[in-house]
Amino acid sequence: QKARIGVTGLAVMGRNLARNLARHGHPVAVHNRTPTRTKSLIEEFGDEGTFLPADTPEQFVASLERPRRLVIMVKAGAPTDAVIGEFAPLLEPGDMIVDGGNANFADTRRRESALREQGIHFVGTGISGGEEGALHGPSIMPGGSAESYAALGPLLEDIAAKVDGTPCCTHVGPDGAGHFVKMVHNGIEYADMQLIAESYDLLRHAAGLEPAEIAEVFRTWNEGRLESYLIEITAEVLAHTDASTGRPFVDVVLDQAEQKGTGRWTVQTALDLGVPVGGIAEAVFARSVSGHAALRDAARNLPGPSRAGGVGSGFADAVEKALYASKIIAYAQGFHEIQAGSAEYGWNIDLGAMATIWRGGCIIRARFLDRIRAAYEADPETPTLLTDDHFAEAAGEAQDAWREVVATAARLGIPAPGFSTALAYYDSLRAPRLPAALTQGQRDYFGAHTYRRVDREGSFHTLWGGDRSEVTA
Ligand code: NBP
Repeated sequence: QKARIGVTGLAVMGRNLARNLARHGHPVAVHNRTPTRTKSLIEEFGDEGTFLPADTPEQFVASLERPRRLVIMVKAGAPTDAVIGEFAPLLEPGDMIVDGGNANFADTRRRESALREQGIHFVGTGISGGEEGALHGPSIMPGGSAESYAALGPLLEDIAAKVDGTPCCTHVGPDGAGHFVKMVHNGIEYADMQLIAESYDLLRHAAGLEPAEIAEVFRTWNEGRLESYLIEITAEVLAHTDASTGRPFVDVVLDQAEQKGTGRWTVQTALDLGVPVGGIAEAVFARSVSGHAALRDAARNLPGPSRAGGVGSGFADAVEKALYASKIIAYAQGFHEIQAGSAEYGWNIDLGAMATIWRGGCIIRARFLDRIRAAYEADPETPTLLTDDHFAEAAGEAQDAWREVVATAARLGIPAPGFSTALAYYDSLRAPRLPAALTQGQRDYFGAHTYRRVDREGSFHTLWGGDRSEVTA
């Protein structure tokens, strides 16, 4: 018997993806550099379906039906190149290599192009949902050729999460499109998490609530428009008590958040594309600030308010509104980045379809994404989600509360970079005039960078060092 698909790299993600395939009745070849992982998978879960274990790459490749479908689930970066280098020479034209790791989309573009020369389809695929998702149904974002999707799509859609019967998997677009979208997904995830963290901080210090009480607030929010996996787990984490000290778990965890790189890539890429993603950037920077222990120690005694108290009874509702409005901004920025990447690389990404496949399986899964799907359905070419009826109305309705929360944070000395930047972005977009006019004037003064006028076509320069008359540039 031959395997329909094979997975090499059997750490948490690969092992669970292979089990998911087997559980759906697809015979799956399994291989890992260190064979003990393969052995333990078969020993522990061999009865869940048909596994074809292989000790060597040659054995692995020989056990696959043609055209071969080979999934790589190893550490992103050099290990992925090493594994491709090992397997590509054993493959034939028409075969498919799926990279399910968190690769940088630029690496995926490079690999796709090199393997295309050999006639091999390289399918950079974003997979979200962590190890549980991999086992029970992740959100899957495959890039690569349309031809490869015809052969792989049905298998991937079969093991993906389903929402209302629709699989959380679709062909994103050519070459690096899948990994690009996964990258932005993770960037949005950073922003979502940061906004939740700021909400917690405000409720804790401004409103003086205890973690268990805040858990209840999040539970309530999870029954409304904020319903999402991240809000749900926030309540769980906040309600948890540390067994060894009896203190709230959140109080015994060192307050330094780590990161693996996809959030940073989202921001770096946005800078390259010229897309303002302040919400995502502030989330990345907030983790960065938290990790600078020496800097924080040195600055701990700087003067400022004590963070405590002085808010009214409706404060939790105000924070809910600020959170929802700021979340809209973060998603609008992330989708803007996908739109810009799609245009830059000619991917023709269907933005509504991305919202659709993020509704289930992935970390940012939420009721909210149905709204985004609907917004793009109503107007696929919209320059921003913010002008969609629902989102514009929600932002409008949140106004007073949103501003009150940002002002309260500033007044009490509680850092709220996510809320603040979201509001600043909102106000920047709606401003009839921006002070960018002054910036451009300064640029013309010191560097003769020229400016355009509101009342005439063309580029102009003022002779600042001379008689200050205006010349056409
Ligand atoms: P890891 O990222 O921890 O990678 C471990 C795997 O890579 C092992 O199978 C290891 O083989 C293999 N490997 C390495 Br390291 N170097 C290799 C090399 N030179 N040649 C062959 N194999 C090599 O595993 P993971 O946490 O399961 O994640 C897999 C991928 O999925 C990553 O790209 C990750 O970013 C992505 N991802 C992870 C999650 C998550 O929640 N963990 C979610 C979404 C995506 P060995 O056993 O022989 O050492």
